[in-house]
Amino acid sequence: MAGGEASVERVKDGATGLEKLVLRAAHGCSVEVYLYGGQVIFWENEYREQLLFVSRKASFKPPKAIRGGIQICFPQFGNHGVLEQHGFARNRLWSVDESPPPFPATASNCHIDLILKQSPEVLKIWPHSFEFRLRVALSPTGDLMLTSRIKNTNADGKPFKFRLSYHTYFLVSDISEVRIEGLETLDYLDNLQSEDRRTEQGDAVVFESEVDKVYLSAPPKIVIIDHDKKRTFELRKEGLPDVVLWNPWDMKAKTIPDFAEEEYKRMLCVGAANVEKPITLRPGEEWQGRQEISVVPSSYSSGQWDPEIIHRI
Ligand code: TA6
Repeated sequence: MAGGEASVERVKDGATGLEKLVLRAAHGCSVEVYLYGGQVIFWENEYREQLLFVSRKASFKPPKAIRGGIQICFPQFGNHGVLEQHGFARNRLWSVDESPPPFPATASNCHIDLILKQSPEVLKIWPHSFEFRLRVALSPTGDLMLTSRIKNTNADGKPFKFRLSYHTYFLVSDISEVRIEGLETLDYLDNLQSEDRRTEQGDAVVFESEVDKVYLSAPPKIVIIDHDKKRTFELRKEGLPDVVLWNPWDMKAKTIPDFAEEEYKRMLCVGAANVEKPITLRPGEEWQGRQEISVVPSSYSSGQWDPEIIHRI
């Protein structure tokens, strides 16, 4: 277990040829963020264990979005609207934000600021000027924090609406042994039932088949329990009411070219989002939203929670 200094390094990835930022926290946890898509691709704990799923068939060639890590879906979620599925931010080149506006103090001294702005090509498909600032930070204990600040810089007085999702591919040991707590009794939109609005009946969300849902007005904290790995991911969110949930299961997995058939067993997409209601920004206005993930050892077994975890929900 390292005890060194936190560091941030900009390198070209040998395998993909893409530029990335490598963040290392004092205790050995690390994160890799690609400028392509502003996408976190690797998040490792102090034991060098990978915490995020990346498909072994993922393409790292633009304009294909990289299948794994944390995709930034903006300004659209899904394929509602004129833009490509999940918007354009996940397959555009971001830059390092050399002069980010001051940031509220956080526990992290290990962070990088990225920025995405309109380009002539993007203006053709989405006629708005904007600044999307993304701070990726690692806390000293390895929590991964993504904070977005989106500003409308239109000079023509026009407002714009957007949806955002941190489409996070968690690496799990066995999907059928995973449960999510915190979504009970919530309403959700079921994308497998033409977005029918339904209510979660279960006392936890478990996985036995394809799931493609958007939970509405979810609480600020949910937990994803990987029973086999005795690992719990705690996801906290601010400014984003909804939570998206996706696992293609076996049949759909066969139809996804950049996804290997059996990989559905080892991944689960969960992410903070605003899907039901778009956010509107008038010129000069800025919005901020955030998703934080931490890993807590879990000793969930046979329906009994570790009291240590319960009080955190
Ligand atoms: O998270 C929900 C979803 O919209 C699913 O419907 C599924 O399409 C998934 O995202 C992956 O989308 P992608 O465009 O990355 O293949």
